[in-house]
Amino acid sequence: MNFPAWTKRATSSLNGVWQFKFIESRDFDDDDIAGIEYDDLISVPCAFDATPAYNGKRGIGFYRTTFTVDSGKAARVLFGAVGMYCKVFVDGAKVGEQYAAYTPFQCDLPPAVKSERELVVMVCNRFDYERYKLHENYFDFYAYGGIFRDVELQQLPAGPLIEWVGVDTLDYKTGALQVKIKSAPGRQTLELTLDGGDREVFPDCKFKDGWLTLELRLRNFIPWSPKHPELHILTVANGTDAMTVRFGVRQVWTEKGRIILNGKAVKLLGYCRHESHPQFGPALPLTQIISDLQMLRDLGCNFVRGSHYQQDPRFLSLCDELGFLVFEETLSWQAKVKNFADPEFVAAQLYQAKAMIYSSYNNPCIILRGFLNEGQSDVEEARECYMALIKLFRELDPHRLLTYASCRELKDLFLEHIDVIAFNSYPGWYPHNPDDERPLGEIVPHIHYLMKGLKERGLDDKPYIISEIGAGAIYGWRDPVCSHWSEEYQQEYLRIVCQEVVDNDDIAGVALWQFCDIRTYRGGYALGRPRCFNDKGTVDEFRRPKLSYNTVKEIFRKYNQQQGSIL
Ligand code: ADA
Repeated sequence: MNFPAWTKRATSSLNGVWQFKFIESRDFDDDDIAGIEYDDLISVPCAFDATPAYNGKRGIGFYRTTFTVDSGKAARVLFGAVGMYCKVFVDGAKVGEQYAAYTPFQCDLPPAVKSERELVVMVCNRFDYERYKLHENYFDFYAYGGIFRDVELQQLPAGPLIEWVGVDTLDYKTGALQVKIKSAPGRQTLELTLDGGDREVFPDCKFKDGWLTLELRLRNFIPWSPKHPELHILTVANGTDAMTVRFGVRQVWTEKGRIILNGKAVKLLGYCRHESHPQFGPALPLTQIISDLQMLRDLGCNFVRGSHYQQDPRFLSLCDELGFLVFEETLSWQAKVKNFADPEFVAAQLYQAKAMIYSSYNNPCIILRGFLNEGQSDVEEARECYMALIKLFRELDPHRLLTYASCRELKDLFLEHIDVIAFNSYPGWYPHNPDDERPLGEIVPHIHYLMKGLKERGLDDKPYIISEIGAGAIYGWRDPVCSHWSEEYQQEYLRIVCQEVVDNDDIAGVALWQFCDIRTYRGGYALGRPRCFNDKGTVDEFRRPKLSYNTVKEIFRKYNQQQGSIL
């Protein structure tokens, strides 16, 4: 079963083969879809511009399929993610639109007499800042187009729907839980069932503005941790509808510069990972997601930073099951004053943050939430946007740690407001002194300089993680003089970084940049990106290990052994 699940709704997957038409020059404002002549087939999900026929093209892809709903019944179509932005039409009428590439959304369909319905999705992958604020063409990862993630159809029961259920651990020792439920305003009798057994009835519950909070206690459990990733399920039913979610019992907090999971300090050892593959773009097949996690486990990692957008729910589910700790963040890359001054940009950031929080609320693997990767956080103009996001995360997801990956290091203005300091730094790669032919000596002093600066600023009570650090290496490029871009240089680089991280008790973790090589921009921005790839992967884009693989593995695994494995 996939989670969440609505067991009283007739649900079917709309994944599969759809009709397709690509039109390069079509105006996105033109909603006249009746005359589209579909001349191709495409699979859903996929990134159309990662397929040979449409590789690298930018324009509009029209997707068409049909489905059936019982006559007179309301229905809902749930989209996992569509990039870069889209409009959705049912029987020729627009029922929704979305301008956030990695954010799930749903379209409600009013009941109709006819049962066979037509669904058309108009998907645009053209950069257009006026229309779409979240992805600009200088971002260091390719902006793909397509229906990237699953599409599901639900026939809705008549009566109040259970729209959302969120489970928080109040006490990981006793199993005390808080359950937040969203449904229709008014009074309802609810039945809550834990792990398919223990049932409790809550009569006459009042949903204030559609929201209700209840308390429950789980009796037989082991707290969720990387070593014991034990999961539980909760079903909330109200007679007409029922929603089942999966969760783990765990608490995370910080203490004296450490990240504490269920009372024990944990050091995060892992990678930043893009959902990316040359053949699939961001629409990875399950096999690929699993094999990435197998490699990360083989490398001795307990941590993944899902850079730089909301993650595929299948990936998060697997992390829950395998016991990975995750840093999940919203889509953004080096936002600037121009963006912060734009109310539509800020609104788009808040919109996707809210959606991310609700959709992965019950994944115990996520211990860190983030936003605005490498935003211009050293200028006052950024304050309003940063503070609005911080407020939103604090209100909606207070049981997780809050951070953002900053490249402004000690000049950053907002570090006081978050729980974990996360710096992206590349000493020894983007060298401070270009005259130095082998600037590996810069790495450790720079890390120490940052930590000293944090102490001087009174921030050393907050855990410090290195949220990015790394060096480019072109797969197969071996060089006896260990130059930049060689596998040897990356190997030495990561050896120094990993050794420092495991030896230094005051570093709470590292997310090495990055797990695999990824396709990035084309054109002029790519001059520092040989092959138009970001080559800092420890494995290449086809997951072939570079020399650094075994080096990282040796250091991480040795640390895990010394610690008696993870937790
Ligand atoms: C940044 C950014 C990454 C990547 C990296 C690099 O820190 O957050 O997305 O671009 O730099 O490779 O330089």
